[in-house]
Amino acid sequence: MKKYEAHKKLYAKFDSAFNEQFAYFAKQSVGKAEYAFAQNNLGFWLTKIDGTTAKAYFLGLSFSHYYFNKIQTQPIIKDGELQLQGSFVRIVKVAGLPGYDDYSAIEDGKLFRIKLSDLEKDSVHDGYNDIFEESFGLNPEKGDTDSDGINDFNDLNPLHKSGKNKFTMLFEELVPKYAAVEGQDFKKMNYLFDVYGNDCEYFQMINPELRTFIVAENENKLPYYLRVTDVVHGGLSKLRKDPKNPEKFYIMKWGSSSTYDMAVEFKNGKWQIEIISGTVV
Ligand SMILES: [Ca+2]
Ligand SMILES: [Ca+2]
Ligand SMILES: [Ca+2]
Repeated sequence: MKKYEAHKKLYAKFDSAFNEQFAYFAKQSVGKAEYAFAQNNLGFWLTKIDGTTAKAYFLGLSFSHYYFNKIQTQPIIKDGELQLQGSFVRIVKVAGLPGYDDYSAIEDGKLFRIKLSDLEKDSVHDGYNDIFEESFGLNPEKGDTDSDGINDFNDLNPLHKSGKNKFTMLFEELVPKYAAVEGQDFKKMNYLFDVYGNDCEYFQMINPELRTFIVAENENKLPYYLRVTDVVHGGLSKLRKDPKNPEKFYIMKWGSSSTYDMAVEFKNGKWQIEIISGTVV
């Protein structure tokens, strides 16, 4: 517990500047600026606090291929570069045990170097670095990728224009709900996203509470980062119509450890959702 407290204290400034969106592994001051190497569900980041400005830069290096040492013995910022010690790895799926992936090192003891100027490049100054935008299918040359009038950095559904109809209501009920910890505001958590692969135009139109990327189901249409990195944690199937009742549909919801078949019916302006079968794997 002491170790945890000490770690929390060491990164308290970052936790507060970034609303507890990251786990941190190493930090360093360069002049007035402070840098910390960080990770969240999407991948690895370099976070930077300079005066009152806090920014996070996505590394675009998949945790499916790279492992970085939790303890960095050398400075992480040197000669205008981010330098990280780690290994090239391969994920070994453990058959029958989803979620229990193992890593096998292909090349150990590597030093990965990335120019800070490349990492920090944000062509249209919208708050997300170009590498992040390219990794998730945003347009690095445009501040508002989906042209809905909301800038990418403030858009909770940045790849699609949101709307409202009975099907978006259904999908908004079916996506996971998160409880904000006291003082947390999901809108201010600009680097934390859920990721779904879904081609249904109604699903794409949802107004999520937490930032959400709704990307193509077809692997070939995905940006490289999403093809090689397993960040999609669940999804929903297409709606199947009930042959008799036009207001009734069937849908399958899947996650990393379970699948559910559900019957959903729109009655008196509301969706009634019934789980008809489920398996926990
Ligand atoms: Ca940008
Ligand atoms: Ca937008
Ligand atoms: Ca949008």
